[in-house]
Amino acid sequence: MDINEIAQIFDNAAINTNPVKQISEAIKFSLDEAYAIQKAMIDLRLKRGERIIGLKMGFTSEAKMRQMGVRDMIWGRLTDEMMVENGGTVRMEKYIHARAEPEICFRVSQDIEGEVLLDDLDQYVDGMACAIEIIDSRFENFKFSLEDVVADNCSSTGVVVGDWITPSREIKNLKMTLSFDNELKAEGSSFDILGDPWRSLQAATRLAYQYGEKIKAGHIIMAGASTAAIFIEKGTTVSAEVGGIGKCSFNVI
Ligand code: OOG
Ligand code: MG
Repeated sequence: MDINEIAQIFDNAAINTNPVKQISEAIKFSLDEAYAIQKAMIDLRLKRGERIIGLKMGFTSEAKMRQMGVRDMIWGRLTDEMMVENGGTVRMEKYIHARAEPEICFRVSQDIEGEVLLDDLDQYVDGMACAIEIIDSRFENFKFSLEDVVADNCSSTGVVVGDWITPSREIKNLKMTLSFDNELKAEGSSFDILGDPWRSLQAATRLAYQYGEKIKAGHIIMAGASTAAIFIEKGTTVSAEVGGIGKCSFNVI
């Protein structure tokens, strides 16, 4: 199997908004190979001038695992090209079949060199915010195995981040909602993210270290969705709210 060839298939699928069949149906590959494909795909983006801005965690909640039929936590890389301004606008044509999900985002204050213990994490974080992740799997019908989705950079496509607030350790039980034109589409609790979203950040430090990826000052870490993701629709305003943290939104045209 040629890792670079597969990376190119995903990159083309994203650029041409043309989904591909599950790679794992045609060739078997390991989780480590899947992360190598992800890295090769991100390298193509970095060669075009994009820059890593942080990481995202995926399948940190039961709701997400159930929706997508997988059982393990995953992580992907975020680049500056994925940032959507809070209150900004995206064009539906940019996507294959995008979905949105409500999340919590952490901002890293100093470089992280290894795995950080849960209790020490606040030394490395200077902000937290309500966020929306836009996911747009490069696979037909969002159908993938764990290895497939990891290779596809965990469906990462867009990130909207609300205003930063001072981090709090007590975010275990916050209401998280996703609405389209103020109509409620999904509702969950921050408790659904590993019992405490800080645990997701802890896992990010462990996995980044394990795979040799550096988490740097200024990076953002998305903790993963607490609810199932919902297909976005043209002509709507998509908003998320996390009780006690804030809100954010974007418009789809
Ligand atoms: C994979 C991405 C999972 C999350 O927050 O759990 C994820 C997908 O559902 O396509 O971003
Ligand atoms: Mg997500």
